[in-house]
Amino acid sequence: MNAYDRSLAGGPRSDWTRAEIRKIHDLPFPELLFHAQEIHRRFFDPSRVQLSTLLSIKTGGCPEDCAYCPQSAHHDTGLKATKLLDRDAILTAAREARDSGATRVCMGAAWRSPKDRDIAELSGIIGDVKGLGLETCMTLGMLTGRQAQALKDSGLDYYNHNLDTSPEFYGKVILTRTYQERLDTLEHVRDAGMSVCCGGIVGMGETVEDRVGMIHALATLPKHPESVPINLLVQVKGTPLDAAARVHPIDFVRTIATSRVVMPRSMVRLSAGREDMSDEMQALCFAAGANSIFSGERLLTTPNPGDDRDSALLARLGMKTDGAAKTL
Ligand code: SAM
Ligand code: DTB
Ligand code: SF4
Repeated sequence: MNAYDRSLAGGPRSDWTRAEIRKIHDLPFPELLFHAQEIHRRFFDPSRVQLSTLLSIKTGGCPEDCAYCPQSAHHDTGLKATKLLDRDAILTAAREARDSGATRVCMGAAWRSPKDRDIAELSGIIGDVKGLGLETCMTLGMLTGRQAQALKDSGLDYYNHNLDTSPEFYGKVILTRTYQERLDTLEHVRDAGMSVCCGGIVGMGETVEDRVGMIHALATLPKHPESVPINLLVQVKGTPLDAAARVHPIDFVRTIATSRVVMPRSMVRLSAGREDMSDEMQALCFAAGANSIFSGERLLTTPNPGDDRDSALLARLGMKTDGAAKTL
């Protein structure tokens, strides 16, 4: 039985080897796309895409040194740091996202980790946003087991915490937080019973083997993340990765397709970087098994295509959103 058949036969596998994943990644492109499409159809409606909207609830001034990130206080990107937004401002933005078709709001904070009093404040906010009929996701940095449990008890559905790249390349990108610390937070989120959103970034100067290593790290977590965001680096002036070598679009699509094949039941989110992608590239990503995007004009701090361009693209492709309120 080949690696791909084993993936389907026994349900999602967590014992992938890097060599198996590399082999899938390097298949002739039409073969790779075929496998990805076959698997995608087995578990999802390939004409549907889920929309999440990002909301930066605490922007900039972050003590971490992530080389890609405009919000790190280590880089001079000209971004103005803010305090945690108040409850009303968050609720208003969440309502707008819902009315534009989003089914989930992902609230991001530029923290290394939240303080316990932040968690108390956020508990009420989670209840408010859920009250709008939205799923909730937060990305706040590292969590202790108790903090993860408190967020779960407040009703938080998803927690986003990325591995970002392969264990080998990681040290070239971030020095203030270890890979193991990321794995520990992911374990706390799982143990608390929340759904996990975990992925990474392509386009930071990593090798193909690093991309395979990242997918391997994700696919060998004790349980596959329910949601796997694949970001194309948004190059921001003032960050050390401002001029990183650009990734060929086909190579990016390979990362999406490989993720789809090895994590068949996960939502694969075409995340940051869509602003710079052609319609054709995004269409290939959907054909390769991506089934979720961030909607709206802004990611956390950088531009995103916005509803007009997205609705035109999805209409051209004959694809539908799962938006409860309105179809984009
Ligand atoms: N501060 C929290 C943390 O890092 O754990 C949460 C927010 S952080 C902005 C969430 C993720 O956004 C990062 O892990 C990274 O994958 C992604 N990201 C940040 N800057 C990016 C960029 N310039 N291009 C693409 N993805 C980026
Ligand atoms: C993820 O993987 N991508 C999103 C979300 N999780 C939090 C963030 C992308 C941020 C892109 C840079 C910015 O807008 O600041
Ligand atoms: Fe801070 Fe998160 Fe940006 Fe890293 S990615 S600098 S932790 S906001």
